[in-house]
Amino acid sequence: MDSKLKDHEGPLLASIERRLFLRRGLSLGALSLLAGCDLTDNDSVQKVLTSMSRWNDGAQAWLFDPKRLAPEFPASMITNPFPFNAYYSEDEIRLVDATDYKLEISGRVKETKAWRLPELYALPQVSQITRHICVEGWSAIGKWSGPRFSDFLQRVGADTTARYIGFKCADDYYTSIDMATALHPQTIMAFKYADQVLPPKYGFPWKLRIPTKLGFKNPKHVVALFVTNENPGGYWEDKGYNWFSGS
Ligand SMILES: Nc1nc2c(c(=O)[nH]1)N[C@H]1C(S)=C(S)[C@@H](COP(=O)(O)O)O[C@H]1N2
Ligand SMILES: [Mo]
Repeated sequence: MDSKLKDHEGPLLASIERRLFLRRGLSLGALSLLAGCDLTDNDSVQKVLTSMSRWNDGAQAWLFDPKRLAPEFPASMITNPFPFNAYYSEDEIRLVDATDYKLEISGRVKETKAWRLPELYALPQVSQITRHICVEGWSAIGKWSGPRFSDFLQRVGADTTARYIGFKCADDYYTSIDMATALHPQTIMAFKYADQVLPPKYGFPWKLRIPTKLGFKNPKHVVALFVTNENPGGYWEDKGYNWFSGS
């Protein structure tokens, strides 16, 4: 079955399988039997992958412990220089204008007023030194600072019983996360990298920093967010990357 997986799906599914097997005695092999499919052609492989990927989102959310913290590191372990990554190269980095910037809020929230940067900067901030892990096979440790996303959600009167938060970015990137991750204490609106205003390459004016999720679930240059019960998908998620992609 592995030989038919796309490059990026192999290791990810393998690690999910390992986790499910260790914790719940399940395996992808058992799942394909349950799905009643002999996986002899690409079409059926694709169908099972799609259904497993959906099943895994639910299973992973169920396994996710909202109180378990991602490891934090001493300043001496920070990766220098911290890598840049996006679906385009460094010479195409989006430049967001600070004075024009507005963060749009919509969906299941009481206050849909847009936020300007000075208002956002006035929120109480926390810092973290955590590891960013990219599915492309690299990881790096960095320091980010900004308000807890849960504080912000509370201020805008978000319906925290809703299932998802969707994000739209200045560069056409988009992604979405589950509510438990949105409310996790280490999920922050990062306005700073290494104690300086977040530079354009790392997502000015802010990125959602989520150390419990893979890099592609950490949207940079966020310009709009919405609270919803419909899964909004994402740029890589819609191309087949596992939606939950977290621990
Ligand atoms: N807006 C936007 N956010 C994005 C991306 C992107 O292309 N555009 N790429 C994602 C991926 S795959 C990674 S690994 C990280 C890279 O963040 P960095 O440049 O701070 O290392 O941003 C994520 N968020
Ligand atoms: Mo990534």
